[in-house]
Amino acid sequence: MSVVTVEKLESLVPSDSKFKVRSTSIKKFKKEELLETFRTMVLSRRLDDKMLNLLKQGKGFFHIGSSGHEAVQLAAARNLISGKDWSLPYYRDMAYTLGMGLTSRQLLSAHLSRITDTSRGKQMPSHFNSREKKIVSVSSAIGAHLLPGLGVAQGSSMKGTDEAVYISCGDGATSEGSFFELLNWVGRSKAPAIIVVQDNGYAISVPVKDQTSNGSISKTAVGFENLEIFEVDGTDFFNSYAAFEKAVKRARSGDGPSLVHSHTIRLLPHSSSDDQKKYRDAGELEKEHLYDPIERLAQRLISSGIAKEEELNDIRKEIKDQVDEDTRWVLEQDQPKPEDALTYVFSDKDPDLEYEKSKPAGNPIVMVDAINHALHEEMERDEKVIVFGEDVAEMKGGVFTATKGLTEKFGRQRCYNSPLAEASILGTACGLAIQGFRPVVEIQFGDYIWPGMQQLRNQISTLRYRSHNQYECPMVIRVPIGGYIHGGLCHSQNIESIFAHMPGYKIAMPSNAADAKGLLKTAIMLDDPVMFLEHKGLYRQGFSRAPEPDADYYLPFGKANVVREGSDLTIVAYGAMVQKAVNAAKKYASKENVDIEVIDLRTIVPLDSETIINSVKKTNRVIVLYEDLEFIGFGAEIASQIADKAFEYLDAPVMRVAAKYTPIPFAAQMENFILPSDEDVEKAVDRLIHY
Ligand SMILES: Cc1ncc(C[n+]2csc(CCOP(=O)(O)OP(=O)(O)O)c2C)c(N)n1
Ligand SMILES: [Mg+2]
Repeated sequence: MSVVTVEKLESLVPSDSKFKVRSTSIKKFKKEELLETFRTMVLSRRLDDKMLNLLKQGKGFFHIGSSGHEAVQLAAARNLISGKDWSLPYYRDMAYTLGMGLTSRQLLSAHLSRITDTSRGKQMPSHFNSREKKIVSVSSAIGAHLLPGLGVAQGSSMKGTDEAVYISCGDGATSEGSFFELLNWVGRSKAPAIIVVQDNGYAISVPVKDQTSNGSISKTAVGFENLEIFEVDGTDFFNSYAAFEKAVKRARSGDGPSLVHSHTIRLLPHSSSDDQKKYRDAGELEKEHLYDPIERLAQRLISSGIAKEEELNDIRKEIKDQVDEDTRWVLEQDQPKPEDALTYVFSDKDPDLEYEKSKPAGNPIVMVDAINHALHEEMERDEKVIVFGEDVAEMKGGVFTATKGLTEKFGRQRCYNSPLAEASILGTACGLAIQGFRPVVEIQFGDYIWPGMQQLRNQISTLRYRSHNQYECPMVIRVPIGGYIHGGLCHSQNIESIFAHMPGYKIAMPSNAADAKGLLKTAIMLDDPVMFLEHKGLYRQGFSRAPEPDADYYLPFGKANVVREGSDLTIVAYGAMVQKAVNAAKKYASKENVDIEVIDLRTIVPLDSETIINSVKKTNRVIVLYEDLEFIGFGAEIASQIADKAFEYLDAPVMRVAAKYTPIPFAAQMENFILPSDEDVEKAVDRLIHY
């Protein structure tokens, strides 16, 4: 390959950059350190080549390479401490993760989906994952790890450690909203984060100039509080090293975060599914090869008299043999069993709790106070429990007062306001959970959970599964939901069906104060993320008041409550609908001597199907009553299970009473018309008993 001598190469950093860094002198390094760095770069490159070969042979399915990014990645790894510092890398970080101690056998195991893969074949290759090395399992979703990275960094400083947190992404990823949410919060909290943008000029085919304001993320990032910016030539190990030296020092001494904007090259197409000749011309590709970071380092080593060409060639040969040998070894390893696909959607351990130790017998309280008391008690019990969200702190204590008094009692470290950004709330909670905290976050209204969807879907719910149980995300997401409060389209939504559809969440939806307290206390003890859905209309409702349970009262998830036994008809309900079921039961008991059984599910996931089916077998008639849209609502699942498992016992069709297929309108008469009413339930009961 034709390589221009290093000295003559123009830096990839624009000449007018205000964030340039003077390169670390080669003299600062021991020969062994430099050869080790060279060796790891060559290993990473060789793995790219090998994986592409395996793919051609039909043994692998996908590859996304690091070729061209090796110098900046190794410069970062050489400044961080494996097993101490945290890493939230992205898929192009192979050289980095090798530098932090992952082995070529592990990476090849991921490429070939063997049981020796740290995610046991659940993830695509290059979705790095290691608890031991504190490398947090990569999600494919661009930018989804940035806010969890912030949470991990906040956790490091909250614990009083001097850990640094590496958070990396490509240039395209900087257009994601989460990148700017990260910049907004990271400096305010002075989190020890090192944000590394590996700017290879392209996001698949889209060039930076079409992607980024100013054509430069470092120019754009100016103005964020406490953020130090470095702009480096990422193909030059010594220039990149200098930035990380400074950034790591800042992180360890509590001075705050850094942004390392590193100009790199992408020597391969975006992935094995891409052909870059379609959008890059031959001249451009040829020029990039001049900057090959491995050749640049080799030249420096030779020209400064540190190593001879033969020595470097010996290393290349050794690495080739090692990769061949490791490939043979990995090909001999077993593939995961089909049933392994079912493992670790949830934790396989239950918390050590004695459920329903006492009957609720304290002073009657309303539901929002029961929730508030549960938070007070659990924060007292475990100092790892922290609460944050919008307006939750200080004197306000949340727009519904569920968090009142928490900052006063436990301090600003444990109950604080977040920026008005749901992805930030959820993403940092994920990072804090990774750090061992037990975040209980509030999303102000269910209707505003959607900005956090990326976190919810691609980060939080799948963390345990995709890391094959190396990471977990125990957190509680408290969400006020539901209608009947004249809240219009965006203060009334029901959201349980959406999240029940995402493997990984446990979901509670209490109908009264005592259950809310018992379920919330359990939710905080669970090792999985919990959606805790609180009906706003029940917060201060008379019929939801209940005697307060004791501080040691925990209710199990997955166990429905038979609120009222009956023999003629079953109504399955949850949340605010339980009262409507009870109203109907009372009315028909006196009116027509019809004996209605009412089941309150308490939790949606896990679902107590057994109690439902047993009840239907007894009563032979069933109404599934839920507030959300009838069409593809959660009740549709229940109705279907009944049809599957109790068909022979039914004397009438399975009926659903639920909302009409519209958003929720504001005007009272329209809202009442589309949401389920007592009359709707009565009509259904009439139809079933006379069927
Ligand atoms: C949220 C999201 N949108 C789209 C994609 C598909 N996708 C995968 S990689 C990629 C380009 C990323 O480019 P960049 O951030 O510059 O990183 P690079 O691959 O160049 O290192 C895209 C669009 C994705 N994985 N996630
Ligand atoms: Mg890119």
